[in-house]
Amino acid sequence: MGLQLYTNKESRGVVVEWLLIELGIECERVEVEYHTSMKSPEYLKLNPFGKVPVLIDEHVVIYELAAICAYLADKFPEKNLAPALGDPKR
Ligand SMILES: N[C@@H](CCC(=O)N[C@@H](CS)C(=O)NCC(=O)O)C(=O)O
Repeated sequence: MGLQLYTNKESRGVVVEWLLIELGIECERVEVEYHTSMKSPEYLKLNPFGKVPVLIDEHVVIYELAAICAYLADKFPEKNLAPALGDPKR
């Protein structure tokens, strides 16, 4: 199973979509609606704040835009989007 992005087209989730394009990475996109599916019990298990975006990578669930961007940059170091872990520039 690959990456899954829970997002809404009118949200900051578009930043993750842009980053995925920059990385050239395939990701299943799951549209979540404000006020309804975003607040469902199933979705609140992914993000207890009931917000988008959420990225799922196998058993890893990440919410918070900055955390998702950092995670993706670290997952694909060959794309050089962030200094390596341990690099003082980081
Ligand atoms: N600090 C969070 C904020 C996420 C957030 O506020 N997302 C908005 C869309 S841009 C949202 O899902 N709002 C739904 C709500 O508050 O009910 C992040 O950076 O990911």
